[in-house]
Amino acid sequence: MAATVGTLTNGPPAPRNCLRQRWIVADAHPVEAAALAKEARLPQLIAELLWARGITEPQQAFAFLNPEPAHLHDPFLMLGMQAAVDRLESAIAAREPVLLYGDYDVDGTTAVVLLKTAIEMLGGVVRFHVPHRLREGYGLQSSVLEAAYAEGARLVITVDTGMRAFAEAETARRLGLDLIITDHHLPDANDALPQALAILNPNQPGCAYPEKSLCGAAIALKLAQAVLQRRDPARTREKILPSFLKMAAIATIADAVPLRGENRVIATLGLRQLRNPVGVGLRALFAAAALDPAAKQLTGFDVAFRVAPRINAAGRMDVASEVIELFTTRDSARASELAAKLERLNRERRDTEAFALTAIEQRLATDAELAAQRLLVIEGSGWHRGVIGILASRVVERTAKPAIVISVEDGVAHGSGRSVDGFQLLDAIESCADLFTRFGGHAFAVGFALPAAVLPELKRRLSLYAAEHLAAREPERLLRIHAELPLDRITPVLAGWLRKLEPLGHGNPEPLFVARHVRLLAAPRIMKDRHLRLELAQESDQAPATLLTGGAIRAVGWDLAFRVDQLRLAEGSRIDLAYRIRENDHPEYGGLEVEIAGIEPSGALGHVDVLPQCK
Ligand SMILES: [Mn+2]
Repeated sequence: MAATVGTLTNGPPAPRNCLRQRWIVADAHPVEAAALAKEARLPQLIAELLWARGITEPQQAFAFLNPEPAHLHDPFLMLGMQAAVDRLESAIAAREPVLLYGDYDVDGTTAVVLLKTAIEMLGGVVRFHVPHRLREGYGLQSSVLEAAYAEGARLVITVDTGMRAFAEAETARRLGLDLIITDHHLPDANDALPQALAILNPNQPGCAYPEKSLCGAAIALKLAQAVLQRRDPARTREKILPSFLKMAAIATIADAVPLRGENRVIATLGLRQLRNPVGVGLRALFAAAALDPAAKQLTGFDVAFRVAPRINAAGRMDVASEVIELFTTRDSARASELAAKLERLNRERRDTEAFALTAIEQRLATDAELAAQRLLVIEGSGWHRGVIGILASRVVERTAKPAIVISVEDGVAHGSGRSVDGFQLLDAIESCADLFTRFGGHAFAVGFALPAAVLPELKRRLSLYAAEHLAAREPERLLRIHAELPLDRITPVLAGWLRKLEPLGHGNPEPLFVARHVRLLAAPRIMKDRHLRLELAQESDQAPATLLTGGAIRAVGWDLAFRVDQLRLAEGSRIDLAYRIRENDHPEYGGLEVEIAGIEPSGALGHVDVLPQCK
């Protein structure tokens, strides 16, 4: 009989773990990694993990593990930077109002904050516009350009948007408005560019800037850096840039660009600065989110899952422009008020999402025909359009199938889709291009709108497309395991080295390990009917665990309680374990422990066909 222990407070929200799993263990590079380990003075395991990230030279390893301001690239390497800086300087000198035009997400709003702060610091005059997600939608609007011109603006700078704004660029040209586009989105398929005074985008043809995957706010940062360093290079380097990196780091992490190269430098240095937030806006936001970066070091996960959703909530549920006010006000009462509003909007967003998700789960549980679809298309009326993208991600997490969630409102169907490894969702959508009034996206995420009356036809065609392009197989979750690590090799020193890989996230995943021949030292304990706690010891293939080497290690498995019955786990059972290393700061259970990602019977790894499934 499994015992139940008290509530654990530090668990992440667990996705359902009861899908089939496929474990893929990365190839080891013992010889190459050993050479790197020796030359760069690293533990072999760290060298293996770096090697797997494409870091094979000692200098690269050193730079990766020790990011510093000197690793930021010269902004003038970016095509168009000189022209952009010249024009912006003359606007500042003439105190001409500059219109900043952003996007409503974290990336767009923080980009506006960065440039607004920089221009005002230099004595310039700024107006800004962030479109309303529901009323205006994504992208540059000609009507806003016309209004800005009428109010005296002669220079518009877009941030995180504009790369395909051909018609709006034409409007600007006709009005006599100079347009500087700063954006990181890819140019259109023919590499055609809008007519503008300058375009800053490392992804445009002919741009030699070494880092191609900057987010929108990081490109805004480069423009700010360029114009500031022309005025006062020393002060920019020592004072201003470090402070600007905070906003750029939040956007870099939130916008899911790979945390490598210059992005890693921005994220690492920015997180460091965030430990000591001086601005009243950030302080108020952290307080509202119950984060205290002075007491506990802020991680990339804190930014991705606690800070960014609150900033995004504004654009999802209401008006994003208040985010800009939050981060630029000096009035702490006003900042607290705005942070409280973001908190309320984020709660609203979570409730809205939970409500729709329950409806979706019920439908999947009761509608066998729907649940059997290879590409899930699920529609509802009145689901908030700000959350359908998140809902689609949740459905993918739970089902491991590509999913599209559609909200029908006033006869118009708005859809958002997310995909899985190996299925190009945008291709599926493009095969129905004639049905949409609007669509776009990339391989793994799409958005579209169409008349609700056409929905049955869309579903029919997508189902045919899926039948042709998606194999009929049981959906499964891939566990990409980075390295073998027996449990008795987990030490505080190793944990310290692993911390040097942070910030973790896209492009720099948290290491997932496998340990084979692990023995349960006690009966499994089940918490809240769902979670699992194990006491484990590492055995070798030949010898039983002695407990003298390393001793017992605690393991927690979120949503993995169902494996106890499936595998008849009991004291003495031998298992293979996929896991991550955790530092638990619980007063009672503190210390290093492992978080289980998957359990298999010992020795079954590599030749099991029956993998975990829900009861
Ligand atoms: Mn962006």
